[in-house]
Parts: sequence; C-alpha cells; structure tokens
Amino acid sequence: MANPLYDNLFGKHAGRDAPFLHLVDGTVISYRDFLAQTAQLAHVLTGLGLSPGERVAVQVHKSPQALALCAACAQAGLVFLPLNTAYTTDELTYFIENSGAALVVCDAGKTASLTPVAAGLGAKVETLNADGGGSLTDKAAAAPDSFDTVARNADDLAAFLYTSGTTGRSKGAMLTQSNLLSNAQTLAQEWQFSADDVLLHALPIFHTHGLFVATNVTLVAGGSMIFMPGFDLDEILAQMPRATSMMGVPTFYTRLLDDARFTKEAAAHMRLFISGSAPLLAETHVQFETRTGQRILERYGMTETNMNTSNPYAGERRAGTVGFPLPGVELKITNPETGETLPQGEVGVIEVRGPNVFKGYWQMPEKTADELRADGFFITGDLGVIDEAGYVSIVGRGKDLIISGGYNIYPKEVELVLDEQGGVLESAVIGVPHPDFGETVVGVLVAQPGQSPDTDAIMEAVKGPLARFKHPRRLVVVDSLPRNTMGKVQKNLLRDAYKDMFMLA
Ligand code: MCA
Ligand code: AMP
Repeated sequence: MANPLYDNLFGKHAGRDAPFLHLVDGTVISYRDFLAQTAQLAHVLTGLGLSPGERVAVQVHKSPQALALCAACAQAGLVFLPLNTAYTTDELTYFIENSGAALVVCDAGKTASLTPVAAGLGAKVETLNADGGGSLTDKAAAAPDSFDTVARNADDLAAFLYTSGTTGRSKGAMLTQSNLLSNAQTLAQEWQFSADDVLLHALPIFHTHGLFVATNVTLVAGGSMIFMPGFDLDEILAQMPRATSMMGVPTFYTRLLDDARFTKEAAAHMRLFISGSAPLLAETHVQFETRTGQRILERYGMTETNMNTSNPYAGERRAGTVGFPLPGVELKITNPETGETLPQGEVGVIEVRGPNVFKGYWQMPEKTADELRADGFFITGDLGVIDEAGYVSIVGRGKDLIISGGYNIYPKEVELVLDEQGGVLESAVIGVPHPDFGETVVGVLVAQPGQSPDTDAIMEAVKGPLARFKHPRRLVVVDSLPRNTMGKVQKNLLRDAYKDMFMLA
C-alpha cells in the first residue's frame, strides 16, 4: 500500500516532535500534532462517505486546520480543490458545479449561500472558520488520531486548481500526485532547503505559490514555517529575525522596501528571499540588494505546471530574468503561428514539458488539446526569450491577462460583466502599472448612443459576480475603442493611453 504524495510529504514525519508551524501568537504545532489532526480529519472525510478521487471544494481562511485538511485529503486519496476566499457566491457556484465536488468546506458565514448550491448537486457542506473551529474540526476532535493511508498511484489526481481562460469560464487544472511531489523535491534541492529552515509564510494557501511551493518544499525538507494569516508588514518585520527564508509576490518586496525599518540588519538572519507569480521589476531587485546585500531569487511557474524555471541558488541571480529551466523540465521558445522552435535570442511563446506538467483541464478535452500538445509540451501563453548564457526572460504575455498583486484577472471575464451594465455599449478591460499591485484593472467603456453610464452604479453592480480583486479600480468612458483593420480592439493603445493613471504622484 502506498500513497506517494502523503508518504513523502507527511507520512515520513510521523512521530517527529520537531516544530512544523509557528503561529504568530507563539503557539508551536509539532509535526506529530499536525499529523494527528490530519488523521482525525481523514476519518471525518471518509466517515462522510467520500471515496478516493472525489473532489473536496474548500473556501476557508488560512489556518493550521485548513492546511491539515489539505493533508487529510492526500491521506484519504481525495482531490483537494482550494478556492480564493475573495470569490463571491456566483463564482463559487460555478467551481462547485463544474468540479462535481462531493463536499464543500466553507466558513460558517457562507453556509446560508452555499448550502442550496451544494444540495442541488448532492454535495455535503461542512464548516471550518478562521479560528479553526467549525463542524469539521468538532467532528474531528472525536475521531482516532491515526488513519490507514489510502493507497494511490503517482499518476492519480491530487488537486484541482481553477484558472481562468482568455475566453469562457475557468478551467480546472488537474494536478497529479507526481506533479506536486516531483516539483517540491526538485525545488527543495535547488534552493537548498533543510530541516533548519524556518520559512516566513504570509501567502494565501489557495494557490500554487503558498500551498505547493512554500508548504511542500518545507515538508520535503522537514523544516518549519512561521504561518501567518496574511501579509502584515509589522508582523513580517517582527518575525524576520527568527526566519531563514521567505517566498512572496513582488508586492511583498516593494512593501518591505517602502518601509525604513527593513534594513540590512533586519534581514541578516535570512538566507533566501524568493519571488514569483508576477514580474519582479529589475529596479526592485537592485534596490533590494542595495538595501540588504542580498539578491532576491526569482522563479517562474504556473498553476498548470508548478515551477518551470529558477534563478540559481549558488550562481548569479540575474535581475529581470527567471533563470534556467529546473532539472527535468524542458523549455523551448516557439513561433506562436507555426509552433516551430525559434533560435536562441528570438522572442516567442514559452513551452514546457516535464514531470511537473499537469494532466489536462477537467472535462475540457478541446481546451486541453489547444494548450497541451500530444508530445507533452504545454503552451504557456507567456512570451519569452533565452539569452546566450541560458537565462530565460519573460518579455510579455501572448494571453490577455492582468496580474494584480499576484492574483490573475482575465479581462474577458470582467468585460462580460461590464457589457451587461445599463448604458454600456461595449467595454475593454486593461491592466495598467500600479505602484503597489504591479498592475491594476481599468475598465474602458463606450456608452450606448445617447446614454451616459452611471459608473458608481456599475462599481456597485460588479460586486455580485466578481471577487474584489477583479474589480476595475477606475472606469473611463470614451467615444469609441481603437480597433485595427480586422476590427480587433487595440488594447496596447489603451494601455499606453492610461499607463500613468496610478503612477503619477
Ligand atoms: C487584496 N486586494 C487586492 C489584492 N489583494 N486587489 C487587487 N489585487 C490584489 N492582489 C484588495 C483588498 O480586498 C482590498 O479591497 C484592497 O485591495 C486593499 O487590500 P490590501 O489590504 O492592500 O491588500 P492585502 O490584504 O495586503 O493583500 C495584498 C497582497 C495579497 C498581500 C499582495 O493580494 C496577496 O497575498 N497576494 C498573493 C497572491 C498569490 O499568492 N498569488 C500566487 C498565485 P478593499 O479596499 O475594498 O477592502 S500565482 C501562482 O501560484 C503561480 C503558480 C506562481 O507562479 O506562483
Ligand atoms: P497562474 O495562472 O496563477 O498560475 O499564473 C501564472 C502566470 O503568472 C504565468 O503564466 C506568468 O504569466 C506569471 N508569472 C509567474 N511567475 C512569474 C515571474 N517570475 N515573472 C513573470 N510572470 C510570472
């Protein structure tokens, strides 16, 4: 009987009294205690009648119990489906329906809106609140603290993460046990994580970055994490002297640099700062080194692939690049029209292949075929170039995507909502530079003839269908959208017209 993911991340720590989680209130949770809670939760999940391979949709605040629920899904052979806490009921309804989740776990405050959705699908609902209380942990408290791990194969599904598309609805990226495990093992080695590492963990645990990269790398190495509910600058600065490493989106680093308390001394105990999920400006990299004497290590990944490239731990961490393909990952730059591999130095679409690449999109064979080639290469939609030394740089996006503070926003999804609003003939949603979030959302509206859209009412109306981070930060009304001869909206011209909107003091 074996379950590679559970055995190699969690099971191998059975009985260890070493710390796994340090909470900001001073509580320390050992591996032994964490695994006991995991086992109790696994009993609850199987007691609810869930069978291996079924999906568990989870929209809960970050807590040790939420992480134990993820581990319990691995131990019980279930597919973990984490969901952004900012998602609205409209958004959640789609994810629950599309995934065919057998269980929905949410905050008690969400049960009234989600119970009817779940009931319509025959799914059960349990609660898990920000403080770790709720029906799930109540039941777990009475369960045995050891559990016979359910056997799974390396190729079995371990997680579903929804990622939006340039057209239509979100797609459930199916990640296998071996996708997650192989990447975590590679990263732990590349970044030289050990049992002595104490990782400052301020990322959410509903995305690849905080869940699979930060947590799984720590588990592979047997280190510990300072597990913070979210990004709190004061708390990060207070905790840094006892941490060795941190992973963050670029906003973490620009916020640190904006604070005079962040000095070389404040960072002296840290051996590694890692950035990803969005482009780190070369300027931020340089400022960081000037301030701390340390170079941020930038890496590049995607929900569908986990991590693909990384700057070297020991060699030169080159600003503005995402480093080299990870061991086991093949990366090529191709012509977007023909799919032909381009010579070194030319800009094209980044394609990757390796044990990290997902199995496909849940019940979307056409979308899978569009992006995942039969030979195993995944077409990322990112535009890149490889320099003569082999460093990969991301120079743009072939896909229409905005990344705000590390969260992805697909303009199409916002445009569909804006187009429905009173007085709006059509809309174009663009990303423009933002000092804190890197990029932010601007909606450009064209009025119906003879009408003037009420932008305040529109900002109110988007709250139902769209999570807060997707809301336009500004709406502008124009006479018409610029189009090329094919009739396609020229978003580059709009981006250029509004590029200084948030940057000028
Ligand atoms: C919060 N808000 C945001 C964002 N975060 N709006 C746009 N973009 C955001 N990222 C909203 C809040 O709801 C609030 O709205 C207002 O903006 C100000 O929030 P603030 O307090 O400043 O934000 P915060 O709570 O401090 O959060 C900012 C953050 C957070 C720390 C940067 O967004 C974050 O943790 N981002 C990390 C995301 C991440 O993990 N990405 C990885 C996915 P109001 O004013 O109305 O209340 S990508 C991935 O996994 C791939 C594979 C990869 O490569 O890593
Ligand atoms: P997600 O869909 O959340 O997995 O986001 C993946 C996307 O984030 C990638 O396709 C890139 O566009 C972007 N991304 C991740 N890491 C980096 C990075 N270091 N530099 C630039 N873009 C990045």
